[in-house]
Amino acid sequence: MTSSANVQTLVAAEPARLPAEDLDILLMIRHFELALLELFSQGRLNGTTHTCLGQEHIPVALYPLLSEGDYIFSNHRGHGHYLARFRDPHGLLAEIMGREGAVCNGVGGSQHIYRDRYLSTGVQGQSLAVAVGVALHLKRAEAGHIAVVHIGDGTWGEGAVYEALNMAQLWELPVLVVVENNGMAQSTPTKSGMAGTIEARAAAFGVGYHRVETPDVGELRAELTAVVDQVRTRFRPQVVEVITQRLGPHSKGDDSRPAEVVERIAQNDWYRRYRQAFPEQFEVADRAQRLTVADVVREVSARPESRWESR
Ligand SMILES: Cc1ncc(C[n+]2csc(CCOP(=O)(O)OP(=O)(O)O)c2C)c(N)n1
Repeated sequence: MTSSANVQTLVAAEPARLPAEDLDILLMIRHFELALLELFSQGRLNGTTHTCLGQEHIPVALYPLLSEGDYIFSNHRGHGHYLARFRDPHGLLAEIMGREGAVCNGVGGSQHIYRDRYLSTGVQGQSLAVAVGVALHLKRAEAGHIAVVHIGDGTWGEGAVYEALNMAQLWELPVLVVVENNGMAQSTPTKSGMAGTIEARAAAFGVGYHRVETPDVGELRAELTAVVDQVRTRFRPQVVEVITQRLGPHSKGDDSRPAEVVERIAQNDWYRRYRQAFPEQFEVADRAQRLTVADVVREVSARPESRWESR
């Protein structure tokens, strides 16, 4: 069991009212992730999954700043990234369940998705190296487009991250690294596994660094706007460390954190706080997204298995 002193928890400010579009996608992601955990507990899903419960606001804040020509490199905790980019819960659930209509014919599953300029990988650190290669192409042939990479704090334990940052800075490539620092790497608190800081690591390569500590979509988007612009127009790679919290287990039932820590995180969760702050707007939107996701689960579960036809 992890000691509670080692696990980061956040104290959030009062939430600000969100436009319907942002609230809807936040809630879609939340209900999608809860539905997955429920499906697992009923034995209706195989393999594994990592939900982004508690971290939904990050892609919701960032993606309106991106264009279709920008690449997104997601990681093992990527359902929110996919849903915020494509608003396609049917395709994603079909992929995870191996049903017809799956984004990658059901061979990628929860962690390995490829669609247009969106790729996810379960291999920690892999995506940053690939993103640097893609960003080199973008700079040479499609200037004005960027490569965004989502990694966790624990992924700074991978050497490929450092090799990639080195080249990104040396070649002045349009790479934005979004570090979703939830204070945990599987069952190890970051404080027990990382010497020094992410800021100092970025500085070692001369890469720009920003730290943001807000669960508020509008505030986070405002902070990210100038950073994205720097990457896009000035070819300056940037690291943004978003301090966040993982509400759920690492995967399904594997939570090593003390119950009081998880409870503290739940008390601070945006979902609970938003419900309290804006009950009328929340209840209508929440019910709509809950029903939408329930329909998706019903509809996709009834589909035949996806067939992989090699070409
Ligand atoms: C190269 C590699 N090593 C180990 C793993 C197993 N693994 C999956 S997630 C994870 C922890 C990741 O922590 P972090 O980067 O902080 O992301 P988080 O899970 O907190 O979102 C580990 C060790 C992996 N997927 N890839």
